[in-house]
Amino acid sequence: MAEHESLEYGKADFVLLDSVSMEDFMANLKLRFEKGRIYSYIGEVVVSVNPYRAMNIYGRDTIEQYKGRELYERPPHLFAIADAAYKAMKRRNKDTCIVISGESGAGKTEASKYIMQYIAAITNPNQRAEIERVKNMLLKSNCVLEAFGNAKTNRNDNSSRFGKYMDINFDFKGDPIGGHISNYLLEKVKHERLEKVGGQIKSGINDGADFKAVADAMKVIGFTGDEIQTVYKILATILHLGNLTFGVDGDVTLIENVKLVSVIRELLSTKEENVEKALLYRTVATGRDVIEKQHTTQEASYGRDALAKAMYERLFCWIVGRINDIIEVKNYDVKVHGKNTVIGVLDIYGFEIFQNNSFEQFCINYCNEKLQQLFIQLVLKQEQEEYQREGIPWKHIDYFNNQIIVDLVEQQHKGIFAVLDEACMNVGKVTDEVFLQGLNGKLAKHAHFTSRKLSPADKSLEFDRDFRIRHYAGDVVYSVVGFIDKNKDTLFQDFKRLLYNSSNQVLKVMWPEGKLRITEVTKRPLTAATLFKTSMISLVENLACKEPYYVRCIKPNDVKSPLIFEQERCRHQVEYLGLLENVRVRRAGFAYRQTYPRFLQRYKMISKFTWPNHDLPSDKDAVKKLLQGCGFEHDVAYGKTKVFIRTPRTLFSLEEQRADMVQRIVLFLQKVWRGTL
Ligand code: AD9
Ligand code: MG
Repeated sequence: MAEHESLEYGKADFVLLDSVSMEDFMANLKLRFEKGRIYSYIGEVVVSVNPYRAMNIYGRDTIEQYKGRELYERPPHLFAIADAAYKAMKRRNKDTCIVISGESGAGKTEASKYIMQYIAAITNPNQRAEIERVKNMLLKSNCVLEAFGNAKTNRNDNSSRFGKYMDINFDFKGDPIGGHISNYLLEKVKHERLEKVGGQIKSGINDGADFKAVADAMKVIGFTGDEIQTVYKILATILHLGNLTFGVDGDVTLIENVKLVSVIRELLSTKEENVEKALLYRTVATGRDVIEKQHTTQEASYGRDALAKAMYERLFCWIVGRINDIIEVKNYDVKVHGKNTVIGVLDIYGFEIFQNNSFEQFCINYCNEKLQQLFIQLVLKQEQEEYQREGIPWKHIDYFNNQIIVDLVEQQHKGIFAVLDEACMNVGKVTDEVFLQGLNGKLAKHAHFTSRKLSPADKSLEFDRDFRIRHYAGDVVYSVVGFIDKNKDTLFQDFKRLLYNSSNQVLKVMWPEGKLRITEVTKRPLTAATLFKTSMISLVENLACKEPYYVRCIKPNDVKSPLIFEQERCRHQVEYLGLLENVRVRRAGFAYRQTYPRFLQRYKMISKFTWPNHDLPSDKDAVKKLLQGCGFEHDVAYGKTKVFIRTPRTLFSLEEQRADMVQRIVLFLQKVWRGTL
C-alpha cells in the first residue's frame, strides 16, 4: 500500500473518513500534523497546516515525483494541485487559477511561492534562454514585492500588507512567457506592529543579506541604476519626514528642525523653499483668486504624515508597474508563441482580528468574505454542474452562505462602504462619529451588525467609537476612528505639485496629477473604499471565469510553534472555512469520478472481461462489466463520460485488487523471464 494510504498517517483525503463529524475531522487533521503530514485533501482541495519548521518536501526529487502525475497517485501536496492546474491548462487549453486562503500567518504566501517554484521547475524542458529569463523574473519579483509590501505584525513576522494576484502566461508548448501582477490595497500605516524600529533584533533575520538580495533582485528584474537610486531616496525621505516637527512663533507655523528640509530637498531634487512651502502652506482657490493659507501645526503634521504614506504607496504601485512593464507579454511574443493561456495565483492578506481594528482590517476582512463567497459558489456550483452535465441526480447540502455579509459591506446605498462614502461627501464637519451614526441609522436591523447605540447593554463596545461585524470567520469589533480620513485618502495638491516638479525624472512620473494647476483640480477623487470594492469585484469576476483550484491554509497555534496543535483554534478555522460542508458535499455526491478510458487504464487487470483488452462496444460498457463483476453495481453511477463511485471503500477495494493483480503479474513475468514456468 502506498504511504498516503496507510492508516498510520491518518486519511490523506477527508472524504475517506468513516463518518464526517467535527471530532473525526479534527482527529485526522491533528494526527496528520503530528506525523508531519501537513497536507491533506478534500477531493481536489488542498488543506494545509502551517508546520512552522523547515520541511524537506520541496526539493527537486519531490518535484519529480509529482510531475505529470494524477492527484491520488502521490501523497497530498501543493505540487499536486499545481500540477493539476498546469495539466488542465495545457491539456484542455483552460485558464486556471489557484486561490490560497486562510487567516493571517496560515502559510498562504509560502504556499504561493512553492507553487510558483514548482511551475518554474517543470516547464521549459528545452532550456530556451528567453523562457528561463522570464521564469527568473517571475520568481525574483516576489522578493522585491515582499520587501516593500510585507511587514511584521503580531500575527505574522512576514505578513503581506497588500493583496497579490499574479497571472502567469504560457505559450502553446506550456512554457511561461510572461506574467502580470495586480496588487490590492496596501496597508500604509503601522498597525499593532511589535516595534521593530527601535533596533530590536530578531534571531534568524539578517538585514544586510536581505537588503542585498532585494538590491540584486531589482537589478536582475531590470530596474535601472537611476530607478534604484530613486527608490532609496524616497525611502530616505519618508524616514526623514518622520523626524520632522512643527512649532509656532506668534501666529506663524514653522519647521523646528530646518536642517532636515535641505536633506529632503536634496533627496527629492527640488528647491528648498518649495519643500518648506508645501509643508507649511496650502494653496486654495476661492473663485478666481488663488491664495496661500498657512497650516496650523496640527494640519502641518497631518500633511507630513499623509505625504509620507502617499509617497510609500506610490512607490509600491510604481514598483509593481515597472515589474509588469518588464514581465508582461508583448504583442511580439503573442505573434511568436501563438495563443497563450494563463494560470493565476492569488495570495492575499488573510482574515485578521487585532486588539484595535481599523479601516484596513475592515477591507481585508471584506476581501476574505468575497473569496469565501467565491469558494462557496464555485465548489458547490462546479460539483452541481458536473452532475448535471453527466446526467446524474443531485441533492442539495446546507451550508452557511455569507452573501449576507458581503451585501452588508458592499451593497449600494445601504452597505457600509456606501454609508462611509456618503459621510465623506458631507459638507461641513465630517467626523468618524457622523459615519457611525449613519451606520446605526441604516443598519440597525442587520443581523450581522451591532453597535452600543443599538445594544446598550453590550459593554464590550465603546459607545461612539465601535461597531461589530459578525464575519463568517468570527466577530470583529472595528473602531471608526480614522475611517473618514483613510477613505478620503487625500493629499494636498501642493505636495503633488512639489513631487511632479522634481528634476528627478523617475520621481516625477510617479506624480502625474501634480501637473494640474490649482484652478484645474475640481474632480473629487474616488474614495479608497470605492476603489477597493471595485477592484475586489473585478478580481472575483476574473477568478470566476477560470477553472479554480483551492488551497485552504490553517494556522495551528498563535506562538509559531511546530509542535503545538491548538485544538480549539484549529476547529474554529475548519468551521469557518466550511471544510466539513466541503467534505459533505463531496461525499453526498460521489467521492471519486474518472473518465471511462482512464478508469480502464488503471483497473482493467482485475477483470477477465477487460484484461488485457475488451471487446465490448464502448469503454463505458467495459467499465460496467468490470464493476458488475466485482459486485459494486450498487455503489456507482454511470455518467455520460465518467464513472462515479460513491463510497471510498469501493475505490480502496479496487485499488487493493489492482495491487494484488499487479503483484501476481510481476511474479508471473519474473518466472517467464527466468524460464522457470
Ligand atoms: V498573512 O495573511 O500575509 O499575514 P500568510 O501569508 O498566510 O499570512 P505566511 O505564508 O507568511 O503566512 O507564513 C507565515 C510563516 O509561517 C512563514 O514566514 C514561515 O515561517 C511559516 N510557514 C508557512 N508555511 C510554511 C511551510 N510550508 N514550511 C515551513 C512555513 N514554514
Ligand atoms: Mg502572506
